[in-house]
Amino acid sequence: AIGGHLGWKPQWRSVAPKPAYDIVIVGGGGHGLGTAYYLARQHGLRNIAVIERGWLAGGNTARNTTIIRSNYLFDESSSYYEHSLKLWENLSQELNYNVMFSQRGCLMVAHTVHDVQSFKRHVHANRLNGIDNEWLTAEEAKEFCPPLNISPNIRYPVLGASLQRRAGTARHDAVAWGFARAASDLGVDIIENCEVTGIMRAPTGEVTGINTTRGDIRTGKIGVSVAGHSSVVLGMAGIRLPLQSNPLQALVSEPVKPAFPTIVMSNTIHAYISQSDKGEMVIGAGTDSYVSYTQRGGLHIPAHTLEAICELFPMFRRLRMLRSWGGITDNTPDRSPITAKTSIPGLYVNCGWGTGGFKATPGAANLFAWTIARNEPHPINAPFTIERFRDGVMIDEAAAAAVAH
Ligand code: FAD
Ligand code: PYC
Repeated sequence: AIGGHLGWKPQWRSVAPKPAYDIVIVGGGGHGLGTAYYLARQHGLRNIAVIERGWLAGGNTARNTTIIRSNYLFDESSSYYEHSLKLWENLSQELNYNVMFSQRGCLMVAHTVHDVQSFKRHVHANRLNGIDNEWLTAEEAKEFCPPLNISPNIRYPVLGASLQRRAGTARHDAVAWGFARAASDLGVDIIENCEVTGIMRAPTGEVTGINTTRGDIRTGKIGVSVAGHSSVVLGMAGIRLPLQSNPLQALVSEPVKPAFPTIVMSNTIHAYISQSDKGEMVIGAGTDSYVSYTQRGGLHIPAHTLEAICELFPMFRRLRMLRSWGGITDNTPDRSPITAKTSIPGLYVNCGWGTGGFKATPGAANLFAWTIARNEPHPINAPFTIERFRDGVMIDEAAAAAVAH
């Protein structure tokens, strides 16, 4: 079979780094690649490099459970995530690349009176902002997702659920590859196997370039989009970010025929599940509680999650798990991201997406590109600064993050 695949055209140009660029994006995940694409496509900038220390999109872009939704509580967040969701709705056409965006809906299951009150608050807030979200009784939730066990006799009975019908999943690799191909076609250099090891600055403070394992590169603008390693890279410029890096684990089952029509999330019992187009059940857990940069975690976390999944969906009890992995998430105290200028002229950061940034890939990339190109934030990302933690204007989305931290 491999012989038959010879002669395939590479989807992006593989280049050696040039000595200088107008803009360097650090991190070749979906966010970094998307940022380079929008800088070129919407802002007409061309002399751009994306620097990736490993292989393209081998970080959290490759490791996430691909849940996409915009049902966050506060106006600031829902407008950011909704901006992203609207971009997802046209992304395959925009990139001429099938990102397999499947709007199959997302049920967030309530098991306690507190869950019910909190989810209803989200439904009302979203609807006031023109974002679809609705409340379902337990029976209506079962009608929407027949495998759901709504017996009153289970440990955490289902009391109802919120449903965002426009939510869905996408093919993670395709998103990165689509952005990479489109950016490369617009002249962006994508440089893999090149680790950024330092940030160079002038005596007057502004950035002048980066040190990398493949030599120094001069530039006046650096956009950092490195997810779990944001503290490490910003630390190279002496900036301390309000972030903790924790592993988050996921796992997939053996593939089965289409059996599961939607996405179900339950924060109370620490589990979420959907079925991939390959047929695998894609399952995720809460974060491991210790800080770490190893892309794996403790076995007790997926074990606990699988107990919850088997109780909520008894038909999966005999399903065998195929593989599990972890990714490093960059968590802020208010579980909202930072997409902003830093205190250093020419240095910009997009981070703090923690357990929930895949859904934001096109939106964050689009707004980060705006921020870098114009040296000022777009009104949508203006509240998502580093200074909000100093000034006490947090955007507390711990409940909407819907993953136990
Ligand atoms: P990445 O894809 O991690 O890209 C950052 C890149 O920076 C990496 O490729 C890395 O190698 C590179 N890098 C780091 N340091 C350097 C350096 N010094 N020099 C050069 N390059 C460097 N979000 C959702 O919305 N829905 C979900 O269902 C969901 N599920 C998740 C499940 C798991 C198990 C995990 C781990 C995360 C999940 N997330 C989810 C979160 C989501 O994956 C991330 O927020 C998002 O993918 C981040 O994208 P990114 O492009 O910023 O990061
Ligand atoms: O942000 O929707 C989310 C999510 C689901 C699983 C991990 N993160």
